[in-house]
Amino acid sequence: MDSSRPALGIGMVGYAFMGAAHSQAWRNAHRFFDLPLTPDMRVLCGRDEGRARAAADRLGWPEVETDWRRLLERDDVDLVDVCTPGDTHAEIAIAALEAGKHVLCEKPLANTVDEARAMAAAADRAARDGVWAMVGFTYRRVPAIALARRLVEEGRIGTVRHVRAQYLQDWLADPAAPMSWRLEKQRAGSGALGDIGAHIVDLTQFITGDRVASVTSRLETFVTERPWPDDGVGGLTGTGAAGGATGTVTVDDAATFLARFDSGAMGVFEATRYASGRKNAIRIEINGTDGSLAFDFEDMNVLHVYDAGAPAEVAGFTRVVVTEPTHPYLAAWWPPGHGLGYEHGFTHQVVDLVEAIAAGSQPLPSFTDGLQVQTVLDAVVTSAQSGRWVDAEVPDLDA
Ligand code: SOE
Repeated sequence: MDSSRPALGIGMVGYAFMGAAHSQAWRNAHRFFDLPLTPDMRVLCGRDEGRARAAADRLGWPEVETDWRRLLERDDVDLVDVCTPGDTHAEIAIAALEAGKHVLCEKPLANTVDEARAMAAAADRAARDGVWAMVGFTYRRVPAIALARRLVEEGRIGTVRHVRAQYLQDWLADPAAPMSWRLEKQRAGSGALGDIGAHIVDLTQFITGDRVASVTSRLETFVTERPWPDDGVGGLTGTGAAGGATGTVTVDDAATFLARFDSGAMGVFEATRYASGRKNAIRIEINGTDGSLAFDFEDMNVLHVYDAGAPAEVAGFTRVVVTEPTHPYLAAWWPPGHGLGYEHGFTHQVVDLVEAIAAGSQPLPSFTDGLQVQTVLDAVVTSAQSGRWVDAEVPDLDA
């Protein structure tokens, strides 16, 4: 730890996939970026002491608590990082903010609009005392995505007409793939829609600076019964226990929706865990009056840029390799040309969060931004039920 900068004490709740991704970010951010505050990983919280202890040893946390409320009582914890399933986000985040702790909360912000609204209201109150909350839509911090936003902001592709976004995974394509909390509505809120569809709603709004105003959608559940794995937890890999207990899938496996943005731009969205062969393909293409941008996370250090003003004989999509020091976040890393990976988005998220806290400014995306995405997800669900176009509510915390 750099002792020349004040410490920011971190307490984290949860230690599975996201807990591991966040831990590496807390460990590394200040080793590569010149941060105004030095994150100090103080305590990891998990209900099962043995498992939490093992995770803490592996991930670099010196202490363990088994009740998240203990984190709020500790003076050495300045920020609570919520890496638990969605059904606990609201309770932990609101209590932490009320206890004067900054909060980083995994996405989607909550399981329902009501929970998300309560969280955004709590964040709003806390902000008046300089206590900040941020939701972890981490892909905003992939350098090629941040570059795409910069190019749209600079007017490089003109007025946006079309937004095409897919988030394709295949970890459920096998009907024998195991059950997990991600497939239970009560714990996860929704399926592919909230888990990965939320990312592409956030990303397309982030890149375009626009808002999804209305949607018409379909949701589908292809496999309704799956085997629980031996550990009873389940993740994105492995198989269920042969002859063991099965669980009922109560969420969507796939979501497709058309959208109209505030500006009048048209959007086409697809989120699925059944796209065989597509592992983590976040594909976004934006067409504007003066050019286009295209991105695929499976080639995450690249942004394809089309300039409609280029002479016809040389016009075409340029494959921009986003590894230069002038690109967002890159100067802190490796010599030019050396790429980054999945985990760097989480590191950049910590960098932006710590800088905002030190500056006394709202880190983005805020809980109100998280609530706004939640209203879009809610509109998608309502539309799938009614078969009609549904407007997404504009968040109003005073309502
Ligand atoms: C599972 O689909 C998942 O882990 C998401 O929950 C994450 O947000 C995404 O980064 C990778 O896939």
